[in-house]
Amino acid sequence: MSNKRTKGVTVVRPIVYGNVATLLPQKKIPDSDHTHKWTVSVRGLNNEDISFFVKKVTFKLHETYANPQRVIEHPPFELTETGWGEFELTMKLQFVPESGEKPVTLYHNLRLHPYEEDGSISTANKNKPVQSFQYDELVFTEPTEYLHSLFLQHPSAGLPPRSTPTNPYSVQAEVDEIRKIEEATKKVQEQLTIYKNKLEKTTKELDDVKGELERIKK
Ligand code: SLL
Repeated sequence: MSNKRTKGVTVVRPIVYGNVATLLPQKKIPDSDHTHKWTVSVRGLNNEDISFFVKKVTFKLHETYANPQRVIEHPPFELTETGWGEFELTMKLQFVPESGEKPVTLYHNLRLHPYEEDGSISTANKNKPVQSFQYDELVFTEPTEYLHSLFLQHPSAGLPPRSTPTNPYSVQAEVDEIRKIEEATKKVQEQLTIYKNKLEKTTKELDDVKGELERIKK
């Protein structure tokens, strides 16, 4: 098996990454201002194994943490910590060296608080665990023959047709999401047309008034 690239081949692998967080019982950690316990993770869709092509994941935390770079070399690629604040963390995925692939960096806003739709922190749900995950796809364009054969040996089930309580990502969810975006785009277009018409009407009225003024002046 060689490092030769497979011409015309693209491999797409689904991944899910994000965090869960729970409120710490008060005074759990003496002399500490930590309020939450959280776990950040990168996984395959439906927990599919990704360690046959992902060698390690480096989580980079906020600089208020001691040793903010945390390297996880074995699955599950996850990290548990406690803390008091939200921040953007990065996860650098490094692939098996024989793959010849460059590392990929993912960004995630660590979420500790349950938010209301308007962005305010929900007090009603403050004791419930908070989850913030996103679905993404790693795309390998013309992988090496080596990596390609690894993918062939580990086929991914891909997106299931429908969501389940443990997996919200499905073809149906994707279709629903696209429909929502299309509907929202249509609404914005309609609003735009209304405002454009209003603007035209007002501009015309203004011109009329200006004309009238000129006539009176003469
Ligand atoms: C904020 N911009 O001000 C953010 C920064 C940093 C959170 C949040 C550190 C814990 C420790 C920690 O929770 N940092 O000191 O060990 O909200």
